[in-house]
Amino acid sequence: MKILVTCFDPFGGESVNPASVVVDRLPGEIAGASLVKLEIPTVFYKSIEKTIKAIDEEKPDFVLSIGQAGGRTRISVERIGINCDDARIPDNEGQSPDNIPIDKDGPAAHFATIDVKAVVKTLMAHGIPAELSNTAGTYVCNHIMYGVLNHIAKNRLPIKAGFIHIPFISEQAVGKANTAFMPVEELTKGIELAIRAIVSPEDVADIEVETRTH
Ligand code: PCA
Repeated sequence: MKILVTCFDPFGGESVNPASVVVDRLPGEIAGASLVKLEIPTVFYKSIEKTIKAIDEEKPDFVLSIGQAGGRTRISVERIGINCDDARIPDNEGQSPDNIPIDKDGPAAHFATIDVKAVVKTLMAHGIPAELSNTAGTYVCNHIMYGVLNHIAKNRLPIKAGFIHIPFISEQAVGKANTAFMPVEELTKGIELAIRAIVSPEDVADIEVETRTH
């Protein structure tokens, strides 16, 4: 079994992206699945192209993309990617799409095909703050989530995919008052557990945790 794990480069004036820091710390194998790690640019379309190239070369069983959601208080497992680019700040190449479809012929949205509830339950059962999120936003993270799921659906590939947003890490919160963060060690443990649940969701099917918080 193989899982492609993507993360982004820093954006929006940050000097690190917690997703890259965490992915760097992950072992090469989790629960019998080998990890292929890939940093992609925080750039509309280029991020999808680079990920699709890796999918074609590596033929993974799963694709998990990870990105920073500054301000969120916990690990957010995304349920859905929508067919819309609407950037509040320019991407790393200065593009600011304004309410543009990602694929003009594509469906309005794609649900994650990983077992999102198994991931949230696993994290909560291990005492790691986590939530199921119903929006990945309309910036490059939603773009990659929709783009990867759309590519898999269009080409009927036997690959499950999903997206996880993570908060700032401690070092990013130093100069920001009243801003949520999680220690990198806890985030790394959380993503490792998430990958375990993604590659073998049957192992966590019987965990009794209420994931509906809203
Ligand atoms: N987070 C951004 C894009 C890159 C990243 O790490 C987002 O939430 O869209």
